[in-house]
Parts: sequence; C-alpha cells; structure tokens
Amino acid sequence: MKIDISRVQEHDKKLMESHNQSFYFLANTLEKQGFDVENIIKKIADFQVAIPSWALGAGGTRFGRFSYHGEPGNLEQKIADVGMLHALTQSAGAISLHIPWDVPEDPEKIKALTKSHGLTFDAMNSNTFQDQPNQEHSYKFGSLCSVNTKAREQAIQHNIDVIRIGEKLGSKSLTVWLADGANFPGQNNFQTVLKNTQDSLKQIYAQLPEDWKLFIEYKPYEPYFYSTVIQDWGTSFMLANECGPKAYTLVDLGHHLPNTNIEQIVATLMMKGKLGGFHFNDSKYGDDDLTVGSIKPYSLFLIFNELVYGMENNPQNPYPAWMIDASHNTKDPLEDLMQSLEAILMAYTKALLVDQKALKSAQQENDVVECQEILHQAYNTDVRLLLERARILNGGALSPIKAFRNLEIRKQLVLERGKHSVASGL
Ligand code: LRH
Ligand code: MN
Repeated sequence: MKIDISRVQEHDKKLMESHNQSFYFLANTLEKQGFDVENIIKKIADFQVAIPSWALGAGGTRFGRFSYHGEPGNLEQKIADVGMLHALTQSAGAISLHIPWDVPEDPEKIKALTKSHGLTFDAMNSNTFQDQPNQEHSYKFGSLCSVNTKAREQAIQHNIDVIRIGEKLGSKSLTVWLADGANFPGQNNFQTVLKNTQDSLKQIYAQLPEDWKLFIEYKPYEPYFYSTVIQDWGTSFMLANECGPKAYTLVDLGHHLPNTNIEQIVATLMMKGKLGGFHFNDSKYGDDDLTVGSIKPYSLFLIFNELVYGMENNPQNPYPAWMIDASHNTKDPLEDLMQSLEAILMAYTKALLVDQKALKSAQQENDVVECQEILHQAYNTDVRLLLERARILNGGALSPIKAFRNLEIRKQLVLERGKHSVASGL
C-alpha cells in the first residue's frame, strides 16, 4: 500500500498559513540569536533514521502479546510500512533487517521494491539468540562464546551468511548483539567465554567487505540474569579494538543499568573514534523498548548535545548510524514509530541550538550556573516548527500522525491484510 501524499498536502494547505506565521516568528528570533535557521533545517532534513523490520507489529512480553490488526505479514509489507512512515515524516529513509526473520527470497526484487519507496538498507542484524527449526547445535548455552566448538562455528557461519545477504541488498554494516551469558555464578568461566567471543568476532570481521562496518551491541542483562558476556560499553569497545578499524560500539539506550550516564559514554566513544551508532528507545526500569523521549527526554537531549559536539570536534569518529529499536505493546506500531522519530529530531534540533562557544567559555570559567542556563536555553526552545518546515520542504506531512489518522491508514491496512496478519520479530 502506498500513501497518496497529495491528499496529505491538500489537507495541510489549510494549516500552512498559521504554520508560516509561527515559523517566521521563531526563525526571526533564532536568526537574531545568531543561528543559521536554513542550515539547521537542512541538517534536520538530512537526518535519516533506520526503522527496524522487527518493530512494525505488536511486540510481546513473556506475559503475553496483544496483536495489532493489519500488521505486515511479510518482508514486502514491512518495506511498504517503512515507505509509508518515510512518505509522511521524510526522516525514516532506511530499513534495518533481522535475519532469519526477514530473509529476502528474491534479493533483487526486494532491493527494487525498497528503492521504489525511497528507502535504503541500513545495518543487517544477525540472530544467534534463538534456535531455528532443525538447527544442528543449540545456542541455549551461548553462541559465539559457546564452549561447544560446533555451536560457535555455526554461529560464526550464520553471521557470515547475514553479511552475504546484506551485500546483495546494498547494506554496509552488520550489528551483532549476543544474548550469550549465564544465569548462575560458576556457570561460565568469564575469561573462556570472553576469549571465545573475541576469537569468533575476529573470524566474522575477517569476512567483512572492505567498505563495511561491524557494530558490537552491549547489554547488561536479559535474557540471562547473572552475567552477559558483552555486558557494557567497555567490553564492546575492547572487542571492537581487538577486531580492527572497521569495528565499532553500538549504543542501545535501553541497555544500561539505572542512572548510567549515557551521554558520558557517548562522549568517550566519540573521542576514541569508536562510536558506530545507536538503537534509540526509552525506558524507566530495564530494556523496556518504549517510545523514544517518552520517559527521559532531557537525557536524550544531553546525549545529542554530546553527539553534536562530537560531530563538530571528532573527525576521527565516522558519521554514526541512527536506528530505532523499540517494541510496541499498547500503541499502534506506526504511530509509536512516528512519535519516536519526532522525539529524536527534536532532541537533535535542540542540541543544534546549544551555543557551544558560550558553553566552552562558561566551562573555562567554571561558571556552573551559566553552563546550565545555556543548555536549558536550547532545551526549552520549542523546535517543532522547524521539524514541520523540514518535512514540508521535503514533501512530507505537517503532522504525520494526524495525516495517518485522517487518511485512516490503519483501517485500510486491516482491509488489505486482514485482522490477524502477524509480523515476524519480537
Ligand atoms: C536486544 C536488542 C538487539 C536486537 C533485539 C531485537 O535487546 O536490542 O538490538 O537484536 O533487541
Ligand atoms: Mn538493540
């Protein structure tokens, strides 16, 4: 299903006058403060976030799953859903596939379909945290870390297979997240499983095409509840360095113990040129995979403040990969993703409004109060009009969620796909 964006633009025409009035007032105010508004809008428009193929249906927890009607039942429908998100938001320009949940039967056809929606393929994701039907060696006791050499070799080969699929689609990176760990003290020899993981990652790294990147995602716990082999940024950073210059650390916002200073981790990784990318989401307690910016929007702003500083001052760090990694239990998955995209772009835009020069001199003066005043000046600026402008200039909707509802897209998806189509994934 493709959106008839002209109907959206027809609808938005009525709202343009009030948008223009408010926008020009804000633009004037910011120009007077020395900001190049046109450049900021260009940066917003260039900021493209990859949508996970596994978050287009209703997620679930171990206590149950409440289906969402009209879910995408195959890869083609998932690509169409991301295409719709991109048509409305103009900021969801890529899809990130998870193998084997999204194996393209006909890669050329899938590549052409994705292109027809104006999308590209972001990182490929391997999966050695579930056993597939008729899999020879189980990952119950680990995959790349396993003391069972056969299981380890099988997991290494799976990652290489995922790279080969990605090459056919035009992806340029592989994300490895390992559930590998232990539930009880004594279950694993920490050094043995870490060494096995390091050796395995090196074998995968050796198969990486010249222009590819390897993202190593860390997580403190779940599904294991005593130890996880790649538990924190330091372990991922160490493994990435062991692999080589094409390996980086991937920061999933939900993969931190409560009150971890994530913006400091981001600054450290950028200074070391090893920040590969993000899985954006939000959380109150654990890896809750909630809508971005729904719980801790100020923390997200502080993370983007470090990213903007790093992108200006750390040429040694490549342009990070931006992805959402969320799971939807109570919201329409597409509306949830549109809210996440809005929150990400708002945090980024507010960070672009931090007067970095003034902040630097206030820090030099140890003027602690002024430092916070400068951050809050930016954070308390309502930037939604700048996001609307960037969307409108690129043919998107003034308000994506309103357009999604006005066009009754979910109703049409249910008519097209039936009430009980289920999306593969978590
Ligand atoms: C692990 C994770 C990882 C994905 C999975 C779907 O918690 O964040 O990035 O593979 O979610
Ligand atoms: Mn993740």
